[in-house]
Amino acid sequence: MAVLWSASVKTLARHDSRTPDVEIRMTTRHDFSENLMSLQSHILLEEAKHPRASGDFTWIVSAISLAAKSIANQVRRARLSGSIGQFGETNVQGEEQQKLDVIANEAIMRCLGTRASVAVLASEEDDEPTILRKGSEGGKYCVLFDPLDGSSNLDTGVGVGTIFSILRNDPNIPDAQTTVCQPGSKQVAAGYILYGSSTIFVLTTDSGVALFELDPYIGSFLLVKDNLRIPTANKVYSVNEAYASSFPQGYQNYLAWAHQNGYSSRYIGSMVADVHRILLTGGVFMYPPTKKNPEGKLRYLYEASPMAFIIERAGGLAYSGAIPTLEHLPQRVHERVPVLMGSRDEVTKVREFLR
Ligand code: AHM
Ligand code: MG
Repeated sequence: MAVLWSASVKTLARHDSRTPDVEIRMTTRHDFSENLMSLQSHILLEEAKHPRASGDFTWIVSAISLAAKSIANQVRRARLSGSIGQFGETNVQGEEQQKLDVIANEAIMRCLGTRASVAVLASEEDDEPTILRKGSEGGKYCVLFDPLDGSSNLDTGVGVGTIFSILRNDPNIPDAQTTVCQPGSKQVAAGYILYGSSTIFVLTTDSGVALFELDPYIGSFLLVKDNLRIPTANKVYSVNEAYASSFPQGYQNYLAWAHQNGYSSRYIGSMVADVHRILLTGGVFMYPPTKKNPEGKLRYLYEASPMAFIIERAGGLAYSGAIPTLEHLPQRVHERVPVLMGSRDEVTKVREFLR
């Protein structure tokens, strides 16, 4: 139902030395076409479309949003609270952990750990997935996440993010590694939170992609855009071009072609921030194989797969090598894949050079 806020007319007295007591009449009129909608209400409405839904999924997303608010708060105050810098340990993938990687991981673990329907949690920061409860004990879902993607950028204050993927737990598979190794097409939901100039929550379920922004004054994520669609084309590519000489020849040829054809380049080095811009304004994001990372750098289960799910649900395309990212069947929790995703026409163009 549309809400029309009545016109409010204020009369203010402005004191000015040259023209004392000038009266300014300010008229503000807000014509909202929709009520304010919180993330919580949005999910509850979605759930109501499924008469047999138990509410478990709503609890999980609300736990993620609670963790996101806590992480957003820590990221904003990181320098003041002394949490910038390395933690002093490396994760299972040999990467230096930042203090905030550990804090963010802890926040998500603590928020999701108490949710009765979560069977398995798998994080970029943990060697192995954590089994919380079996299928027979009510464990219906696996939640996979990168708690703080792009964290090596934290000391410069650029946008970083949390990425998550929700999969069904197969109660017949006792081992957690195998349970979570599902192709992206099986995701129940996926999303990311961007801690940038504002805190943005992008969620995709079976009914499209929705974008929420955190209103820090009321502590709620509010719906900004429902059914988000990625533009079909935009002459922008996002890639770490410094590695171009070690990309497979097809990518090098594409970049040479793009240079000649009016393309612009944007690269932050935080996947969430880079893909978010592509989602809103169009273009193509790539992390190709390199000599250093022949399989690509980005991890399938909690980076490539959820981001591909969002991009595809918004009408874009995502490939890992020759196959759609969502069709890839991972063999290991921390498996890496090449990433190519974005606007339909731009991804198609890159693929012409890769054949
Ligand atoms: P992280 O999860 O350890 O932060 O690494 C992933 C990040 C992505 O956000 C980003 O796309 C990529 O690493 C940047 O890598 P590079 O610095 O090689 O361009
Ligand atoms: Mg990451």
